[in-house]
Amino acid sequence: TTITPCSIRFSFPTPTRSRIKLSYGTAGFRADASILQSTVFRIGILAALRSLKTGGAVIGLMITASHNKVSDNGVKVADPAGEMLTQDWEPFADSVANAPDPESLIQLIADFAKKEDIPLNGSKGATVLLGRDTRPSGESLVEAAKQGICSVIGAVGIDIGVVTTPQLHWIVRARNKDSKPSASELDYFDQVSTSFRCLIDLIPNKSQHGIGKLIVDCANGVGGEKLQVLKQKLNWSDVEIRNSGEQGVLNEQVGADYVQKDKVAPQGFGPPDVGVRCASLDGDADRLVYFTIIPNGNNRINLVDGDKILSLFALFIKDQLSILTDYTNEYQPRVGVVQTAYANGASTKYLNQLGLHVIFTPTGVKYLHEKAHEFDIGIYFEANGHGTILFSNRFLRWLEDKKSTEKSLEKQNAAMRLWAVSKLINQAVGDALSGLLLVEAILQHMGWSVEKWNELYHDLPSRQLKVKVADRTAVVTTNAETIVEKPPGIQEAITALTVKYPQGRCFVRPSGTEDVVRVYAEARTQEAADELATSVAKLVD
Ligand code: 16G
Ligand code: ZN
Repeated sequence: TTITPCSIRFSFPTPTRSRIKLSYGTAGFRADASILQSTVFRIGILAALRSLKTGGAVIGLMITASHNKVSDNGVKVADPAGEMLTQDWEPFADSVANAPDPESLIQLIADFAKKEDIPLNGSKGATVLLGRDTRPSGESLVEAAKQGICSVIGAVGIDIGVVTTPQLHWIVRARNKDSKPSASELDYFDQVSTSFRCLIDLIPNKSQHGIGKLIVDCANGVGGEKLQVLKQKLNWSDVEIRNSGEQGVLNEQVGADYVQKDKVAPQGFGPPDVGVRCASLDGDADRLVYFTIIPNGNNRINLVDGDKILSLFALFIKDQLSILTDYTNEYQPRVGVVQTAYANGASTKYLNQLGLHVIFTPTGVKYLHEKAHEFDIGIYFEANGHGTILFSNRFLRWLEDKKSTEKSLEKQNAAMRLWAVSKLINQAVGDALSGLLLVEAILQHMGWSVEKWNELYHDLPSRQLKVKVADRTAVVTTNAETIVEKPPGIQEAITALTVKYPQGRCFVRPSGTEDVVRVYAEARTQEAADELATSVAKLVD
């Protein structure tokens, strides 16, 4: 099982492996950028192998650490449909990243290639598309990835430069799935802006006055320059782009993660912005939250989180579907909503009241995305603002037919709207930019202010804490992370504390991205939520 020198060729010296053990985790490898050179080189090899395994499909490799601090970086791989790398390959990713020396790395690859029947004889080509966020370490990490890719004979790496994570996933998907082998960022901007305009054109009674200005905090990341492109393309004067990276530091007191977790306004926002609709992207623009600033509130905000974006989307989709179908239709599209345990209990109650089917999965996009695929229309969001809407092929075919054969103009329009949503919203991963445009289109359609939207339901007060532990893997959960299985006795203790509080709910889970155990609690009052979280934190400490 040795590899012939013509299939893998290292341009020695290969970057030396760092001593820190890395794990692919929920969002690829992430660490201080200075130790990632060898990891990224090796994941370059993995991506090339993945392309070979999938019959030469284009595979994506993104260099980003999302909302982490600027000195961190990371790498993750996108599969042919633009989705996260298949979970079957994660253990291989772990062993590749942690192989102690080039010889054992070669051996690992050889064994894996044999097991997976990957044609390593150089007869097939492999393509990997490389993208990166604005981190200064990105450029040299892309080079490392290219070297990894090139050491697999017949594999090419195509560098598409600085893009948002969702753009890379979108382009990968378009090149494979939509048979557009030359799909680029320009096509992304075209499709997103065309479908947004279509939704706006379909708004009834457009004489309605606008919904006012929007200010977007871009986390000093890649989202700023990309939103600028959309703003120009759409001739959209009502949007102001802030924190686009000219001055501030990436993710430092800015961005969707900061705003959502700390529930405060980002840097650069203040009293003059009271009453204005504000939004926040994260560092690689795959998360989106909205907020308004509380007058005299000491920087505190009314947060409009992923759950509420989900609720807005679900409501709109349901409305359009009910225009299109009734119970006499033989085909009833199945709509499913996917949340995690972090979803505010009030949102789940609201979605249930809308008559929607709500399902829970563990935290991590890969789980939600997979679940959403089981429906004709699968809507998923994490409270942190990552989510999208997936449409089945069957549904899209049905819609296409409706668009052209429906006699009633009202129904035709509803079909066109849903069609436009399917083109606007990213089918590969959650995408802050396309999500933002969909929110804006729906608010305009409804003629709603952000306050009106926020009134859909009232969040239950909640508290999140993290507890540093020696070994987070000691905590094992089940039931979409709502129940602790190990260590024994913990769950009983959590339940005993939780029942003391009206509308109390609490869970703990090991983080997938940090060495901590996370605690989430909600209850009828903020004091109760705080108290519950604090007392449960003591249990795991
Ligand atoms: C990653 C995940 C996100 C999840 C978060 C949880 C992706 C692309 N991102 O950012 O979905 O909410 O991790 O982090 O999968 P935690 O495990 O540290 O709480
Ligand atoms: Zn992100």
